[in-house]
Amino acid sequence: MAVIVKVLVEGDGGVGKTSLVRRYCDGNYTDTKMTIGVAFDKKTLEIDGENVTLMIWDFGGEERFREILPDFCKGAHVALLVYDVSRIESFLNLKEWLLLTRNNAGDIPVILVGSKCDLERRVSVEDVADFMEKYGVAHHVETSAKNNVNVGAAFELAAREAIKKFKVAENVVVQ
Ligand code: G3D
Ligand code: MG
Repeated sequence: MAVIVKVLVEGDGGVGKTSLVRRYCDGNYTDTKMTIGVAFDKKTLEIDGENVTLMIWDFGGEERFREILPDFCKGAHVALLVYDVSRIESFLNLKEWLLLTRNNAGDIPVILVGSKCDLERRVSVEDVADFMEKYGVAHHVETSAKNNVNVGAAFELAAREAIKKFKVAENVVVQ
């Protein structure tokens, strides 16, 4: 049976969402252009002997794309909320991305992703811990698309959390 997981990749423009998805899906780190609206990709991985297809929706972070995003949240099973560890503003704005997710996709698992961990961290780990406690976010992963750190791990964690939640909740295959 096919297991299909819809994954949202959200966060401000420039935090490295598209680079993360490209690194994961193609294995490359190349020049990215600003994402216009939403980009889509998919990748199949094996989890506990089962093939799982991730349908990955990479959101354009610019303010002017915001009004189309609620529709794209519908039916999602898990969200990666991405901030840039070197840019505090991108971390502060995660509240809005979380709200967008909760309002339109419901209480799906959320993974916090601190991207560009090859750069100097300016967002304090205490602030990240506070955010997670306040908003009930259970997971935080630091990644670098540039140096290929934890990229696969972040998506695999997302897949596992989605499968755990939706299989347990509904006793059915995620699709
Ligand atoms: P977005 O999709 O969230 O808007 P992009 O972000 O993936 O388009 O990346 C925005 C910029 O961040 C790009 O640089 C990209 O090269 C850089 N970037 C992405 N991931 C990493 C990373 O892991 N480490 C570092 N150091 N930089 C990263 P430009 O210069 O093209 O704007
Ligand atoms: Mg992008």
